[in-house]
Parts: sequence; structure tokens; C-alpha cells
Amino acid sequence: MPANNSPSPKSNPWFGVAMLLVGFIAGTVVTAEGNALPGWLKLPELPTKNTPAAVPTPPTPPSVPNPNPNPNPTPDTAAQDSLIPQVDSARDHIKGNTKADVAVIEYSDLECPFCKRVHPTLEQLINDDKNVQWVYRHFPLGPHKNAQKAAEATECAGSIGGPQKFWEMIDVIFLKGPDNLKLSERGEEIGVSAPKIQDCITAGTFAERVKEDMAGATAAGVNGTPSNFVVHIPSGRIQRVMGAQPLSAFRDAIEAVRSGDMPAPTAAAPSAAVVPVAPSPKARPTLYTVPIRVENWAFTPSSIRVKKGDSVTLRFVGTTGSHGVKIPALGIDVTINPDQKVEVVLPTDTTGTFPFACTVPCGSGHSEMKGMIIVE
Ligand SMILES: [Cu+2]
Repeated sequence: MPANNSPSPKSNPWFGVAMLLVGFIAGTVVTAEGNALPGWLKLPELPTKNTPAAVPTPPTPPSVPNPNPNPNPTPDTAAQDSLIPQVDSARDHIKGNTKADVAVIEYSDLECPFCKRVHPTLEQLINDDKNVQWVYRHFPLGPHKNAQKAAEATECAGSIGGPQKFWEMIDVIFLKGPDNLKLSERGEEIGVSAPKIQDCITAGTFAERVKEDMAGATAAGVNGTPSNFVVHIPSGRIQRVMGAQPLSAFRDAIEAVRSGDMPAPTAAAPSAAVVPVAPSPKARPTLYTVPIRVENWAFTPSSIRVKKGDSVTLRFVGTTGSHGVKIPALGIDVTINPDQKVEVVLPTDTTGTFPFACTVPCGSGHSEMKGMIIVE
């Protein structure tokens, strides 16, 4: 594992390797007349080369050799995982046994409910296994307006009151919320002088410190929270545990990195249901609606193929969780809540492939919710 404490962005050649979009279809096409055309159809493969990644990659220079010798994990994540800055006891906030052979590096956002949920899980993890250390790093997400200053406030609390106050500040913010107007009040509740912590927050004393954490994570491809990296320090083996997963998931990952028995790559990419939406290609322009089920953690179908010039409405049908779809090139920007139907007219005047991913950045599964619209 290369020393990589300086968070200079690096790319890896595997990131963005297109996922296989070979699929069987389980789709239903609803025609303008309201007729449902259920069907199981086998569709031709979509092109796997040059398929644009659904999530914009962080800006990175072009080439970096794959530094990860481990042959087992999927090459893209393995190479990226190795870019996570190593545990640095002089800089990092560490809870538990600092000599432990396994570290769980958590990237967290104090305004993210999933981060709040995983917090007691990690607490229990280090209580149960005295050979695990918990490293907390900041990853305040842009849409969370209170997250950055709340993160800075935890650093302020630690610098004023000592390392224990850093962790206590996190606990009290998760408990009572990250409201930026009440951060000094939160500090006072854990015994840190309110005026001192307010001065520190106002001055932005730790703004850069928080940004450094983010930069290190971004270089490793982190784009949501909570992102957790289970690291076996002696061997450098790393396994990601994304999102607010249960204790068992962390224990399995710890066992895997300790033993070296890493799980095989997940072979199949998410299945892509391709719906041939035009009932009759001759009858264009056609008016039809494509229903897309939106749930944790998939769009179904995830690939929608239409003909140029067709008149098409997309109907997002919310099932579980709140999700978003934004495709600026098509003027689509919608939020879909559970039990909600959201319809948008799909512009079909230009051919092209328009990948999208769920726009919700907090929580594990959203960024894995990918799909694409193909106008041909
Ligand atoms: Cu989502």
C-alpha cells in the first residue's frame, strides 16, 4: 500500500470501465391506449465499449499504474481503495486500540442520516473487538448546508477540549442535529466553552483540515457517505463497506482482510432491462409512456431505448426511498418519493446515449442506481 498522505488526485485506468449491459428484460410497456404489453424478451447486447460512466468521474490526470497487487477484488475498486490515505496517528482521529491490526476508516457527513445510523454500529464494533481501531474522517456533502461547519465544529471541540471532545461533539451533533446556529450550544453541552468554539467555527480554523479529508477520499473515488474502508494494516488489504451496513457486514470484511480470503469480484454488473418501447416502428411519431420503477436500489428498467422523433413520456414510479434523476442534456431534473409518480416528457429530437445515476449523494446504494436513455 503506497504512502499516500498527500491527497493529490490520482486516476486509475480501471475506473470507468464500462459495465456489462447484457440483459434479459422484465419490462412492461404501456401504450398510449393504456394497453400493457408484458414480456420477457432477450435483447441484444448493448455496446460495452465507450459506454459513458453514469457518474461523473472526479477530475483526474490521465494515467497511474495499478498499484494494487491483490488479484481478487474487482480491479476498479481495488486500485481505487489503495489510494485511500493511510492511517496517520499523528493526524487522524482514532477511537479504540491505536495498535490494532485492522482500521475502519469512515468518511462521514454529520447531516447524513445514514452516517448517524452507522455510528453506533462502529462504536459497538470497536467495543467488541479490541483489535480494531476506528478512524473518523470528514466528507461533508455539498447539498448538506450544515455539514461543513458541523465538521469544523468537531475539530474545534477537539482542539479546545482534547481528543475526547472531538468524539463527544460528533455524538451530540448526531443526537441533536447539525444546525449551524446551535453549534456553540452543542459545544457547551459537552463542556467546551461556547465563545471559544464559536470563534473557532467563525474563523474557519479547521476548514482546510476538513477539505483535506475530502480530497483524500475523492482521490479514491468516494462520492457518497458513509463510505467505510476496512484496512488490514500489516498487509494493506482493504475492503469497502459502503453505507450504513449492519455489524455483520463489518465483521465479515474484517475477517476477509485479516485472512486474505477476499470475496471474488461480483461477476455480473446490474442487469439492464432494455425495453423496446416503440410498439410499431412504422407508426412514428408515436405517443407512449415508459414506466420506470424507482426503488432501493435500482431503476427498472435501467436502460431505455427509444427512436428519434418519437413522442415519449417517462413515468418514474416511486416505490421505496427517495431518489433523484438529473440529465441536464435532456432537461430532466426530478425527485421521486415513495408512492409517487413523476412524469416527464423525453426530448427525442437528438440521438445519443444519456447515462444517469441517482442524484442522492448520501447513503450507500444511491450512486449504484444507474441507468441510461438511448435515443437512436
Ligand atoms: Cu437513490
